[in-house]
Amino acid sequence: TPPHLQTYAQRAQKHTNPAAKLLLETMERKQTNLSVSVDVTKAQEFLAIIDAVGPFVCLIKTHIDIIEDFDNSLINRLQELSTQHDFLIFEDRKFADIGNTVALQYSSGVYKIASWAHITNAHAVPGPSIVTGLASIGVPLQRGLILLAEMSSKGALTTGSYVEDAVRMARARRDFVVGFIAQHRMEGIDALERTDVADEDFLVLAPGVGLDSKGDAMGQQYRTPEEVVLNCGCDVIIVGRGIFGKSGEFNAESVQVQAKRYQSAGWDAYKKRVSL
Ligand code: S5P
Repeated sequence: TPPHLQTYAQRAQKHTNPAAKLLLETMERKQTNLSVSVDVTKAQEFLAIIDAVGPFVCLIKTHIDIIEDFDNSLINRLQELSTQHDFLIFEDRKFADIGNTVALQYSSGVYKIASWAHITNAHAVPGPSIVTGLASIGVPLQRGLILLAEMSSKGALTTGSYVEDAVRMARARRDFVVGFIAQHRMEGIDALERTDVADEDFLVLAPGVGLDSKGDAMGQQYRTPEEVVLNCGCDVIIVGRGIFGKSGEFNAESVQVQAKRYQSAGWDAYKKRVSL
């Protein structure tokens, strides 16, 4: 049975990467495949949104470098919320440099991402050396890496052989690469006829998810949770503005209503997919 037709619980049992295992267990325990992308610029609003959506998500996605009033106490608070509400943290850093540079960017600087983010992501464009560099920091800390195989924006260059090569790069480092940012489960991820990949299980995380809008004015494109999870075989839906609205306009009640709405849409689509 290919991974997307198995339950998250079945997949959690077999997964060998600690971060992916924890994520799949969390999804099953909380019955949610929702990740909220908290793209706001003030620490207080950032934490308020996370506190509000915490009960409904498996994963909080951050862009830590857009926070204007960042300091280390923010990371402590984020980690407390992660424990309190039982979710993992995904820093959407989109690394894209040579191995040596990304190892420094991942471990050091102001943010020290590797010390708090269970999962981060990278573009495949530099080739396998980017994975080698990030793995030198992330593997000892039991982290997981997501490769950007396909982007959601209009006119993205992530097509054809680029996508296939991203899958090859992931296969070469299955101890660390746990999945893809993509728009669908790609042909060949589940190539079960090949015995060397029969036990592989890549998670597909899909951004560009919205129930009320088809896109924004800057090329973002949205599909519904049902299209993404049921029709396209993705495992986690990533939702930003569909849940929190506009940066600077936090309203706890409406954020929770939307989070619950996306949680049930995502979970219903998953149940249909695995015939539960
Ligand atoms: O292809 C992509 C990859 C990512 S990680 N398209 C995306 O939109 N993202 C991120 O997902 C993007 O950086 C943003 O943080 C989030 C989508 O936000 P929304 O408000 O459009 O739902």
